[in-house]
Amino acid sequence: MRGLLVLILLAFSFVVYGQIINFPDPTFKWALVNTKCVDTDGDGTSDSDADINDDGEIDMSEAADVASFIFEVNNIASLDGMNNFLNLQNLKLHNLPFLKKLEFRHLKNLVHLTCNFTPSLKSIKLDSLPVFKNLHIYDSSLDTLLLGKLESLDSLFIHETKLKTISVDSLVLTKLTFSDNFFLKNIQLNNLERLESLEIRRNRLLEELNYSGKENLKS
Ligand SMILES: [Ca+2]
Ligand SMILES: [Ca+2]
Repeated sequence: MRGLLVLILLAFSFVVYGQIINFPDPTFKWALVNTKCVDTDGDGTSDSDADINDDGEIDMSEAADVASFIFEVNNIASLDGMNNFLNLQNLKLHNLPFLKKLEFRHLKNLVHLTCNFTPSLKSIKLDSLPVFKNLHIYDSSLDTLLLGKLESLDSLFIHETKLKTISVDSLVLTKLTFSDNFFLKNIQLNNLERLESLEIRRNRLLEELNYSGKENLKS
């Protein structure tokens, strides 16, 4: 009986690993299959596509091989399907004018997310990312930022968004920057016992800032 169970489990894991991932946005899939978007040696430049066996599809085993993605100057509108890249550590998005939202959860290895020049990006929702440390947003239309269970969040950089309120509640955060968010009226920073650096600049409409945490910050 136990042998049969092992066989069934082995067969199931083979099926899971051979499974082809569905990407609703054909531009995203095209980028994964045909463009250099994977940084295989971690030097900050992309050097390979994600379709290792060149069958025009991305399966779960190919997804498991990716640690770093860089997407630059691309018409991708949706990154739906990204939650299948379970070993992804770094994701850098640069100049994606049509990207509208990001929703990542249960990416247990994701550490860094950078979004530079994503002018249509309105919503970012991050939840249950146990080792996620660093969120960097520069120039977007962001008006919704939901930070769920991010127990390791260390650094937040938010520049030129349309956020009206920001609420951050994290015991481990050490660095926070909010600059040039021209719609920002309200900032709530709670339980920031380890915060070392807080930079709040040129948020012209800012009316309310509540902070609880360590005194004598660098700024
Ligand atoms: Ca590289
Ligand atoms: Ca493939």
